[in-house]
Amino acid sequence: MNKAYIALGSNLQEREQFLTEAIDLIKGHEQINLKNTSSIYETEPVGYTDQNCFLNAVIEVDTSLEPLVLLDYCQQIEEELGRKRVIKWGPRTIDLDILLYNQENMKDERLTIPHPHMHERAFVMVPLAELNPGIYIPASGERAFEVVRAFPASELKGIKLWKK
Ligand code: PH2
Ligand code: MG
Ligand code: MG
Repeated sequence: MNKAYIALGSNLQEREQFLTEAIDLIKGHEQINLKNTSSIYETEPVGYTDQNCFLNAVIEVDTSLEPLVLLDYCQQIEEELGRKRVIKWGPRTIDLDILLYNQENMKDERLTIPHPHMHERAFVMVPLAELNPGIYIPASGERAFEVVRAFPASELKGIKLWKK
């Protein structure tokens, strides 16, 4: 069995419902076992800033799926929930990003694990540190709670607890 962490984000329409539906579809897969779900956070948009606030969360799963098959399933969920790829980093009904898969490193055209920017993004690191503060983040050389502690206050201010 493999352990993976997946980040979820939505900033269009019924944001919370998209997160819930995505989590239900994850749960519905025979070869994925949902172990834990972080709180939901409302977060200011990063990158392309002229868009709505996001709801973000992170889930922990056990799975017998290989990384690229897990990615296929995440993309299938994105499609099912009506995601349209219009602008890079732009508005989306649902985004599912694989963050970590065991402590493995892989670099493929379609997928880089660990997610190469995860340690720079408070909207990913805050919910991840809630689930597993001690988990080691390879690209930063630190544990999740240390990465969060090092974010400037101005960045953490953009991350608000939405719902436990
Ligand atoms: N996702 C992006 C770009 N910017 N900002 C926030 N707050 N949350 C996101 O999930 C997010 C973002 C691209 O995937
Ligand atoms: Mg993303
Ligand atoms: Mg994505």
